[in-house]
Amino acid sequence: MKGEVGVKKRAAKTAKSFTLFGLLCLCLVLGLAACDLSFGGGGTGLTKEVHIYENSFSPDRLQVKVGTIVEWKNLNTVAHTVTSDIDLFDSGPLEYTGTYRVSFTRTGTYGYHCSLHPLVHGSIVVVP
Ligand SMILES: [Cu+2]
Repeated sequence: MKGEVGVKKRAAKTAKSFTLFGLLCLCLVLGLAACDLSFGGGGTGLTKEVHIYENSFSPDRLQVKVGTIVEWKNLNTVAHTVTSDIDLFDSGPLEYTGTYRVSFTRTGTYGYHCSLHPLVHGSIVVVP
């Protein structure tokens, strides 16, 4: 009897772990969802990071080559968004350590801001 109780306990623990694992996967999938400004053409496979820190994007102006994936990471405990000035992409609220990616496959200057703090803005300059 004692043994049976032990087995049941273990089974319950495993089920709990699976639930946690499922939640983690869901967060990961949501967190890694990338917006693709793709209009054909291959990528460089490069990823450049922009940090959101102390109410600013750092660097606030980033030049990248066509095909680069830019990943924003919020290092503020306050939520921020990465929102295109002309509605090309929008991360929605990013919590602390939340990330958002956009693949830039077309040259141009892409201005963006935080929709929660409109004074916080930056730009990505995509060159050939
Ligand atoms: Cu903000």
